[in-house]
Amino acid sequence: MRRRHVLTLAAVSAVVSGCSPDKPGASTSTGTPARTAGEAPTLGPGGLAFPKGFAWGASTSAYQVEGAAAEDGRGPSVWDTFSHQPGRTLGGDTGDVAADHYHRVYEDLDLMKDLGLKSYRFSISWSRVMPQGQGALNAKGLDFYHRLVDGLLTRGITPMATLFHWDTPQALQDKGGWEQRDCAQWFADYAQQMFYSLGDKVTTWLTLNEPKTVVSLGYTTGIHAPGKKDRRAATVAGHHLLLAHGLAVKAFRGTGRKGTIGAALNLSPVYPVDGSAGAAKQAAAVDVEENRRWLDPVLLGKYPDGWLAGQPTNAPIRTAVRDGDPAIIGEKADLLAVQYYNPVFVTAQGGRVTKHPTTQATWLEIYPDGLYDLLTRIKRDYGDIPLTITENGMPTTNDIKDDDRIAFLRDHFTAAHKAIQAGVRLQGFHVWSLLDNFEWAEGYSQRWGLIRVDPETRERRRKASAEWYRTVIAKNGIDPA
Ligand code: IFM
Repeated sequence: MRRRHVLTLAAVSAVVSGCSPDKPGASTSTGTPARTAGEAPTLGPGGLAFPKGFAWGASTSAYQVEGAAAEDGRGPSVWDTFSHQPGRTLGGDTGDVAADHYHRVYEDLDLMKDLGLKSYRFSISWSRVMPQGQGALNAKGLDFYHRLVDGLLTRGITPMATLFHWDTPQALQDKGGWEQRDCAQWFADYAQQMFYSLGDKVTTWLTLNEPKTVVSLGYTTGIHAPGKKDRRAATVAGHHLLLAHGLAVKAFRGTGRKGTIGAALNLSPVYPVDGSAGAAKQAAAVDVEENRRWLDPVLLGKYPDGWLAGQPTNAPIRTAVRDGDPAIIGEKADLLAVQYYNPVFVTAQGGRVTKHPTTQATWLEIYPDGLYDLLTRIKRDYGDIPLTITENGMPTTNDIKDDDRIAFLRDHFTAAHKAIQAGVRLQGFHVWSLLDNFEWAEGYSQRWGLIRVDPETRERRRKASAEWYRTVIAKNGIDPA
């Protein structure tokens, strides 16, 4: 049974409306009790202190928040195409407007500053900066990211840019997308342009977000863009995504830009549901698909033993993986971005069962200990690479008074703290998500934000979790519940 937390919500969420000019210090009203400058709040007895400089952050992605889908020369992505097809998303929702972040960027920057964020992880819309996916850059699109990054730096927030969060330019999808080997090079060329364009200000780069999700939902079940249901194509697309990661890391080194780069992988600790040998064997097989198939190439430069040989004899993946590819994928990264939501429990028959409470997103089984297990396992099996958590959070139907999200975050921060105590080099924790946003096939029905975004007016309003998170950041730690 999960521990329930009693919460004292001191601050009442404030409504924040309108755009503020980008003047440092022109923050919107907060409702925060004033503190004397320089006075650091302290943790109470039994509190958990995080290391100095710990990068408390929040995450978003371009298609989920930006909107302005057809403005300033942006080209369409597969998600524009897909979400406009009848029946693809709940209620026919699209990202046309999303959280309108494109137009409200300064308001959002002020909200981030007010939270005290140390780091903000966003993604660049490939087709906004390069409408055809290749060739000419769109200056107006690029300007948006300059405004965003400048606004972050002005506010003392470190930008962390993801180069691909699922929004493949439609022009490239028309040429075969990730099923084409060329797509890996197209991505690396785009990445190189971003390193040259923004790399004097952005020093932390993430190549791909959750390639596993692209493969499983975009190419296997087809419930995400581009909506394919083809296992053979899915495996090939997965390889080309990984190749794209490796080529982008190489391109980064080639530019001579200073900074760090790595991939953002969604990983799930896998457990046998009981002590039987059958369950242990099945769990090991599931672990390969959930974790090792992504971690081994990126961190060890090889697919797990037997993974390729275990593919059907005539499967196209067998020829898609060429000599030298694993070494390219394994190009030394500087960090690994970990996205943790749920564990997987496996039966002796290879089935999956849920053992803990879930959330509105029924796949999200709440198991904070899984985060500890995952982080310590990465250190044990892959070495001491710096880690940062780039996604963790939950949706809830509780609107402003989202006490369940606070309990969720508290438990996961506690697990992260335990991992740090165990020697894991965890450098930051980015909550998913800063804003309520477009949750892909679920449209706007699931609200994952610390900040409420009104579905009609897009007015922002801080939730209780935002107020709570601000205190965590200010104290660089968590007080006991
Ligand atoms: O909203 C998504 C995000 O785009 C990728 N990781 C999981 C989140 C919640 O489903």
